[in-house]
This record gives sequence, structure tokens and C-alpha cells, in this order.
Amino acid sequence: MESTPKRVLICDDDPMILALLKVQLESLSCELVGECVNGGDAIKLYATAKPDLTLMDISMPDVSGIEAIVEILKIDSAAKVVMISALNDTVVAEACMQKGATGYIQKGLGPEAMRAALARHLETTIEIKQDSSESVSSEGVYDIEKAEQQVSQWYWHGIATYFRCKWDADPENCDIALVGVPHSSGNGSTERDQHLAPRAVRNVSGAYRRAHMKYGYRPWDEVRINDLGDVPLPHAMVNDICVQHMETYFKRLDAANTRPVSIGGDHAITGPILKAIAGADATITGGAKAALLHFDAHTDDYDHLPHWLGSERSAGHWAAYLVSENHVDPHKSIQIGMRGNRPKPKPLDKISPRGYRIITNDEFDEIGVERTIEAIRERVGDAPLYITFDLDVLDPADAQAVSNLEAGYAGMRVYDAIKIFHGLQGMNVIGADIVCMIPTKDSPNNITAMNSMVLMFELIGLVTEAIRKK
Ligand SMILES: [Mn+2]
Repeated sequence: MESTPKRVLICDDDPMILALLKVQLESLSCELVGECVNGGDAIKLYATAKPDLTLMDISMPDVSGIEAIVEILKIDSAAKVVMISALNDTVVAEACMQKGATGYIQKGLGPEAMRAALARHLETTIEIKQDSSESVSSEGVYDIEKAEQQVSQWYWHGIATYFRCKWDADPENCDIALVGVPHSSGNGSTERDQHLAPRAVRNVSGAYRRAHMKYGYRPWDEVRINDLGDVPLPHAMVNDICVQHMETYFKRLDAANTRPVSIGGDHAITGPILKAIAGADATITGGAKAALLHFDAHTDDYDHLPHWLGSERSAGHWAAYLVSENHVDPHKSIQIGMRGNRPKPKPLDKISPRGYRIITNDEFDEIGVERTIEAIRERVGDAPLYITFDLDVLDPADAQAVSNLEAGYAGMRVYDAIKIFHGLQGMNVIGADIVCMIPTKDSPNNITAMNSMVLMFELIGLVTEAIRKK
């Protein structure tokens, strides 16, 4: 191995690939001398930086990789340019080699195979755990163990867990617990298929084991994240027993100081989760009440109703009893996104009778993402923050498959929600949940499950940030 690090220039119009290459090159102890997103800039950067190796995408706007390589070779006939392309196409590869490329790497390789390919082009000796591209031997022997390693990167292969994380039910073994809470009887309406959502989100999440572009890392590489499976709820049809079982389940996580990110289930799940992880007896908050950030089309604080179709701790009660039972501090909490016409023609006040600050969807439309972030940061401060996201806060265009849809009155767009999450980076987020998805209405393209999965990924990112900052 050489003592001076190799100097590398990278050029690709896909930010995800740039980020991936950076991580790989860093692990190979290279010096990144430039990065750009089209061939024209690559030519200019090459002229000034004179890298040892240039990694170049083929299809890019304005000046393509093939055009750029021609110009770079005019500058330096000894230039080493390796093409990086998603196209699994030997014709394109040969065209690049004819123009003078020194090599060709496919984007679709698994991380280890890609790192090995980069190392070969860098002429660097590395310890390779497993080069999966050579996993099935050339003699044609089918080695099942090696083949499994080779295909385990694909989202459609194997048993579905959240983001292909390890399935391990013991909360002691992780920092962030991904939990399914298959529960429908807390809504008590006819929309009962919310218990199918944990499985639906697992099913689509395999493709999203990715890096977080804003935070600049892969959450899975930073902290221990496992799929704990589902909360077992044998009294599924009796909400008020189920919520007791959920509280007992999440107390195990609290005892292990493991932060949960859960997929419901209807909104009745948030009550028992916060009773377990926030308040005087809680480890995770150190005995403090939680600040609540509650995205929803509805306030869910109906303490004027003795029961909701028989459930006293329903999807409509939790935001009230968490305050009266001292698990949530309403004066540090915000409810966002309430909309639609109400039973009586009285608009919601900015401060609710429980003490929550309410930013209705109309107010959110007026003040926008940035001022909403400011309002949250100012109100929550450094209190332990729990985020609950009822998908009905979203516009039905982004989330059709939810219970209690509020049609007509445009809701928050999913990307605005993500931008709000990004604005909370570094806050002490102790956990989160996403609720009220109904997979049986999610046709034809699973878009509600997909958006739930992306929101879950973002919430995992926020909790990872909080743990890194500790
Ligand atoms: Mn709700």
C-alpha cells in the first residue's frame, strides 16, 4: 500500500451515487480533490486538480461522461478515468473503453463488491470481507451461503424486516427499536385494517436501506437499529386491554433505554407508548414529561367523551389523558395540521383547553415550513421530544389509505413534513410513531405505505441524530 493517499475526482449527477462513492473512497483512505455533477465541470476540475483517478458517470446533462473523457485525455493523455454507470450494457462499456476509459464499474454492485472494484482501480490493497461478485464459483458450483450473501442486498429477497434490519426481539440489543403495533380496535369505527400496516410498511421498506443525504451517513452504520417484531396483542378486539399490554411491552424498551420508532396501528397506540417512556418513572426521559409534536388532522383529546364506541382509551382520547396523567407537558407541545369542518362552528384556539399550542393546517399554510420549525424549536427547547405522525394530516393525494380521511381541504404535503423533520435535526428526539394506515385501501401502487416508509426513515434519522449528540 502506498503511503500517500490517492487523489480522486468524482463526477455523477445522482447525489446518492456521489454520497456512496465518498463513503467508499473515505474507507479506502483516498483524498477527494473534487466532485461535480456534469462532464463540463469534470473537465475543468481535472485541469486544475490533476487527480490520480477520475470516477465518471456516463449519462449526465449537458456534457456526458463519454464526451468528457475525450477532453480530459487531450489535457492529459495518461489520465485514468473509470466510468461509473447504472447501465448494465457491454456496448456502452466498450464505447467508453474505445474512447480511452481505463475501466468500468457498475452502480448496482453491492457495497463490498463496489469497494473491491474501486480498490482494484486505485491499485490499493485492502482487506475484503467478501467479494460477492465472485460468490458463485466459476466451476458452476452453487454455494447457497455465498449466493445468499450476494442477493441479500435486494429488497425483494428474504424475510421482510423494517429496512432489512436484523430481527431481534430483545430491546437490550439495540439503540433504536423498530416496532410494529398491529392494532385497530382503538378507533372503533368500521375502518379496522390498521393492524395490517406494520407488515405493509415492512414489505416496501427493504428498498430503502439507504444513506441519509442531509445528515451524511447511513443510520444503520451509526447506531444499533433492530426490528423487534410486533407487539403481541391477543385481545385485539378489546382496545382497553390492548393498550395495557402495549404499555407493558414498551416499558421493557424504557428499561433498556432503547428508543422506539413504531408503525401502528391506529392512534390509540401513542398513549401507552408515552406512558411507558415518559413521565416520573421513565428511564428514557430521566423522569421528565415529554414534549409532544403531534401531526394530525384531528386533536385526539376528546376527554369530554366518556368512551368512543366502548373504548375509554381510544384513538380519540390519548392526547388528553397523557396530559392529565403527567406524561406529556402540553406547554412544551405542539399539535399541527388540524383541518376540515368541525361538528360545531367554533374554530380551534391557538392554545387548546389542555394547553397544547395548535398550528392548524390553515395557519401552517400561512406561516410555512421555516416558521413552523421555529415555533416547534422555541416551544420544545431541549425537552425530550416525542413525535407522533397521524397520516391523515397529509393530503389524500400523498396518503389515500388512512382512516378518518379529511377530503376536500388540502392537507400537508409529505415533502413539507420531511422538511419540518429536517429542521428538527439535533433535538432530543426520544421516539416516534406513524399511525392510521389502512393497507387494504392502498391501491394500486402502495403509495401510502411508501410514504410511511420514507417518513419512518426520516424519524429514524432524527433519533439517530439525537443519540449521536448525547
Ligand atoms: Mn390521530
